Amino acid sequence: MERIIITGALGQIGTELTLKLREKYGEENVLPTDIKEPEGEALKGKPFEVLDVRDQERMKALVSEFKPDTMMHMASLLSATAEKNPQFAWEINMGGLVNALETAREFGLKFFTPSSIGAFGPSTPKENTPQVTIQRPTTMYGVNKVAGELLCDYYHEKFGVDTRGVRFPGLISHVKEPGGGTTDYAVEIYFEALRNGRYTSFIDKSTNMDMMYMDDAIDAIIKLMEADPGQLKDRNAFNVSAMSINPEMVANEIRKHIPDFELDYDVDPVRQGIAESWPNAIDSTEAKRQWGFDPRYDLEKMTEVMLEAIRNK
Ligand code: AKB
Repeated sequence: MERIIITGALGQIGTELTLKLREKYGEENVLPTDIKEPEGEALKGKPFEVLDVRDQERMKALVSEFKPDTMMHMASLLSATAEKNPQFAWEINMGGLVNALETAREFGLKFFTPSSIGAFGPSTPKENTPQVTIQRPTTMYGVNKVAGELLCDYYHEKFGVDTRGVRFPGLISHVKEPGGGTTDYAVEIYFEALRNGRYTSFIDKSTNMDMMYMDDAIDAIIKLMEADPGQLKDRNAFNVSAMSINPEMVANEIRKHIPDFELDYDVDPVRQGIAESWPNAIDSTEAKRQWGFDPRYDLEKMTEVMLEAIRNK
């Protein structure tokens, strides 16, 4: 992996992925794209292209000009947004993925796209969810993710495209806030703890979901993409998680730094329903074994870093 094009580069993962890849491979070797121009100074004067992932012709034209060896396809609507407009989610999540895979096939690109814990459903084992198990999600996002995993495997088997992916849990970051996800409470809670000393959670107190700090997520993408293909028995997609947590656990950790922090609840039935359909804790053993997934942040360390970074903003 030396020259990379990224779709959805202004999203929660794409933003930090772009920064990390530029640092590692050089600014001139990374082309971030998104549906709109970036705001703010950070990306000014650096390579960037506007790309709607539904436009296969423009995607191919950009690849033909930039000549990357790898595509990271991050553009996607998250679970709660997808549930509000399922037809549009299909168009973006599946239409965009088909265009990206076709582009990767035509230009011989290595290919990464994230799946999610959303690819699991109520009939999946809730604890220690294995890598290979029942996947019958009940959300449009989940349907998109399962179909996406299968499609990526298909492109590998049928056309030899080097597709790789992980099932991300909720990702926690202070650089860019997420939008439209079920796990977003775990980011908002840190910002609100510092802004107002209190937070109202839309997810109920004892609902456990898998989470991971963004640095670990970005490291995982790079490690997986750099892994020798001979090491990979699975491809699309690997379970990865660093912790299984609920709102009370996060609040208790925040109180070690902000003792008066208050947490109450106004549970959103849609997002709560999605959360309850997902596993409580997935098993990342195969990612550890096959390509050395090794997250460094647990809840304690992540809370320290999040509060410090948000305070410094
Ligand atoms: C969401 O909540 O939709 C995402 C995810 C777990 O895929 N953060």
